[in-house]
Amino acid sequence: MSKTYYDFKTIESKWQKFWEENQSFHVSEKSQRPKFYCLVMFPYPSGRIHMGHVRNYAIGDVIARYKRMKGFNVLHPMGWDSFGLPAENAAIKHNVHPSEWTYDNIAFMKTQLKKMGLSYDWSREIATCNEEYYGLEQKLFVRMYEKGLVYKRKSFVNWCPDCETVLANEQVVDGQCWRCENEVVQKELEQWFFKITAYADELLKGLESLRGGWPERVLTMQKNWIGKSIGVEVAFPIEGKKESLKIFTTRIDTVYGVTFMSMAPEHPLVLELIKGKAQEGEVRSQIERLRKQDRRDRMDETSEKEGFFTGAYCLHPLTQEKIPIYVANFVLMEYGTGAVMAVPAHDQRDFEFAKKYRISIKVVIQPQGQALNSEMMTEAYVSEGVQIHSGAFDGMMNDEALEKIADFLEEKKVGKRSIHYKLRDWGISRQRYWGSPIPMVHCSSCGTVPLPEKDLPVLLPKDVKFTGKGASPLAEHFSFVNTPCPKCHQPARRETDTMDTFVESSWYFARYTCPDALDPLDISKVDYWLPVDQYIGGIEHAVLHLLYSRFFSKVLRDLGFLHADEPFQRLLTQGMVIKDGAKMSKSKGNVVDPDELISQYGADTARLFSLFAAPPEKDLDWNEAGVEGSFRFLKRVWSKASELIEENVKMPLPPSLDQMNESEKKLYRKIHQTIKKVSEDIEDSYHFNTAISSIMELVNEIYLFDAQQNPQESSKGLSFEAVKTVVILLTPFCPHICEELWEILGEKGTVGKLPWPHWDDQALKEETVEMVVQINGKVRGRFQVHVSLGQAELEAKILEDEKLKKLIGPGPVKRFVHVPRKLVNVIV
Ligand code: ANZ
Ligand code: ZN
Repeated sequence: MSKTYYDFKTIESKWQKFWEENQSFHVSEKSQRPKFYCLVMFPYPSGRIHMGHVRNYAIGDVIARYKRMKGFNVLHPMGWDSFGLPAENAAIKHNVHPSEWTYDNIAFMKTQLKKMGLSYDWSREIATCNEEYYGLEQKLFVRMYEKGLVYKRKSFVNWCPDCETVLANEQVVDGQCWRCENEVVQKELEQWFFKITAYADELLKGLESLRGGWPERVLTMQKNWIGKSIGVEVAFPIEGKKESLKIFTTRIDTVYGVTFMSMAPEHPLVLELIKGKAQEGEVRSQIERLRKQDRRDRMDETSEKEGFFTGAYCLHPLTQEKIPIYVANFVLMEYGTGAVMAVPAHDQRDFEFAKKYRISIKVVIQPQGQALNSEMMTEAYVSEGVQIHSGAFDGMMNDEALEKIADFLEEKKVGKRSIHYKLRDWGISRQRYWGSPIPMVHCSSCGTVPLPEKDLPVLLPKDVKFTGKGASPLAEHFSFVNTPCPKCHQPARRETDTMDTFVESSWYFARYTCPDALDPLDISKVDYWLPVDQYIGGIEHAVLHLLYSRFFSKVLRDLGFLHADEPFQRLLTQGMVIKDGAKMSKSKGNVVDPDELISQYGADTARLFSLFAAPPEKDLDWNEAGVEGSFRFLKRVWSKASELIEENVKMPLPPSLDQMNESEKKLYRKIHQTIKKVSEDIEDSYHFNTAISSIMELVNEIYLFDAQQNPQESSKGLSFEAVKTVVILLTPFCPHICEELWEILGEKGTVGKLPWPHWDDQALKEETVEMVVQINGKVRGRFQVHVSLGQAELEAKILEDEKLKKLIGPGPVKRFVHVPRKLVNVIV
C-alpha cells in the first residue's frame, strides 16, 4: 500500500478500534505511578455534540494523554448529565418516553465522541438518570437529612408558568426563565432545601487554597456569591410596643444619620405595625403589590425605589429621636434581618428614597476640611471622612468611629457585632418527572418521614402521561403517590418532587472513581483519586455547579465518604466557539456540525484546529481557512515521514554532536528547543496553540534541512530523528496520525505509551550567531560566526573577505562599530 496518501478515515477507525480492544485507557488504583485525575464537565445528552464539546474534550484529552506520557496513572472518565427538562419536553412534543429519548441520545453521542479519539476509560461511564445512580443519590439525601442538612419550608419561589416548574435564582436571567425565556413570577410553595449556608464560611475560606489553580475571576465570582458581610445588629425600640425592630448594618459609623427605618414588605412585623392605623386597608394592598415584584429587580441599584409610611415610629437608641418606619421594596426579607436603618446622606438607595418621600437627610460624615450641605447634595456621600453630629464620636475618622460605636452599642447591650452571608440555602425541589425522586413520605400522623435504606431506590414509574399541563406527572400517578408510611404503615403520601439536576452533577466526579460501589462511594478509591487534578469546562458554571460541588465534597467528607476538602485542584474555563463574531446557535444559523467536520477532514484535524486557533481560555473563532491549514499541516507531516521511509529502508544513526556540521547542529538544536517549548507550554499554561506552532516550525526546519546538500549519510538519520520527535510531540493533540506514523516508521510499541521526551540543555545553547556586516550603515553581508569569536578576529575576517574587500575599497577604515552578537558597521 502506498503510504503517500494521508487516508485519515482508515487510520482513525483503525486506532479507535485498537484502543477499544486493548482497553488502552482503563485505569485502576493498583499502579506504581502517581495518579492524575483529568476531568471534563460531562455533557447533557441533548442529541448531538457541538463544537463547544469538541473543544472542551480536545483540551481534556491533550492533558490526559500528555500526563500519561509523563508517567502518571491518568483517570479520564466520561458520562452523561442526563436528567432534566428537555427530555420531558420531548416527551410532551413527540410522545417519546424521556428515558427512551435520553438513552437514544446517549448512544448516538457516544459514537460521536468515539469518533474523536478521546482517551476515556469508558468502563466508568455514568448516566445520572440511571436507576443505580439516582438510587444512591437518594441514599445520600437520607443521610444528609439525618445530619440535619436537609429541611423543608414554605417559601417564595421563582415560578415559570411555561415550564411549570420552580427555578433557582440562578436560573432566572433578567427576570426570565433561562430555558424558555418567558417571564418568571413569584409563587409560594413547600420546598426542600440543602443547608449549604452551614458551610458558607468554609466555602469562602476554601477559595484561598484554590488561588493559583483556579482563574481569579471564578474565585471572585464565588466570593461575591457567598457575600460575607461583617457588621452590627442593632435593636431599635418601637414606640408604644414591646418589640423592637432589629436591623443589620455594615455602616454603624452612620448611625447618627438615621432619619427613617425601612422594612421588607414580607417582614412579619409589618402587618402588626399597621394594625388599627387609618390607612390599614390601603396599605395592605400596597404590600401585596410590592411583594409581587421580582426580587432581582428589587435588588437592582437602578430600579425604582418605592414604599410607604407605616404610621409607626422607632426610637433611636443613641439619641432617643422619633424615627418613622417605612416599608421599602429594595429591602429583602432573606438578607440580614429584613430591616434597615436608613441613612440617606450616606447610602444611595436611602438617598433616592428620602428625596422621593421628602424625608430629611442628615450628614454625619464629611470629607476632611470640607462641609457638606444636605440641601445641596445630589447623591449620597459614601466615601470616608470625619464624623459630625455624632455625639461623643465627633471629629473621629469614620473607620475608627465604626469600631468605637460598635463597642459602645455592645456595652449598652442594644447592639452586637454579627456576620451575614448573601448565600442562601439551596432549594432543590422540582415539580418535574425526569429527575431523582425525593425519598420522603408524608404521613398524617408521623409527619414527614424519610424512607429507610431498604426501601430505596424510589424508582421513577415508567407508565406516566406527559401532557405539559398541571402538576408534575408524578403527582398524578396514583400508585406512586399512595404508599404506606414507613413508620406507622398507615396509608400515606409519597413526596412527588424530584431533585434539581445540579444535585447529580455535584458528586459524579466522586462516583467515577468507584462506579461499582454499593454504598454510594468507596472511600479508599475516592481518596486515591480525589481531588480532581485538572477540571475543564465552561465559565457558565463558575458559580453554581462549582459551588454546589464544593459544598457536596464537604458534606461527603463529613458523612465519611472522602477526605479531600476541595474537589477540584485546578480549573480551566475554556472560551466559547464562535463563528462570524457570534456564539454558535441555531437561531443565528452559524452552527458547524462536528460530524461533518470530522468526516471531511478527520478527527485529528478537528482536534488540531480547535487547539491551535486560540489559547483555551479565549474564545475560538471558527474559520474554514484555519481548518484547511490544520489539515494541510498534517498532510505535510505525513508526506515528510513517508518520504523518509521510501528513500531509505534502514535509517543510519544520527551523527554525534561533535561530528555535526553547522546545519545539523541547527536542526538538532531546533529539535530540543521544540521539546522544551511544547513541554513548557503544556505544563505551565496549557497554551496548546503556541505549542503546536512550535511543532510546525520544527517541521519547516526539517523540510529546509532536507532541501540542503547534506554530505553526510548520517544526516538522514538526523532528519529521521527530527520526524520522530514531531510524531511524539504531536501525539497528545493528534493521536491517530501519530500512532500510524509511529508504526510505519518501524518503531516499536505505540507512541502513546512512550515516555515524554526530555530536552538536552546542552543542545539549546546557541553556539553560532549570524552577524550582519554593514559598510557605512548599509547592509553588505552576513556571517555565521562562533559566539566566542573576539572583536579583533571578526574585524580580520571582514577584511579578508573578497566581496567585502571590494566594497570597502582602497581607502582606510576609520573604525568598526560593534553590536555584540548582532552586527558590525565598518566606517570608511
Ligand atoms: C445603614 C447604612 C448606611 C448601610 C450606609 C449602608 C450604607 P452588604 O455590604 O451587601 O452586606 N441592608 C441590610 N439588610 C438589607 C436587606 N435585607 N435588604 C436590603 N438592604 C439591606 O450591605 C449591608 C448594607 O445593606 C447594610 O448597611 C444595610 O444598609 C443594607 F451609609 O445600613 B446599611
Ligand atoms: Zn406514619
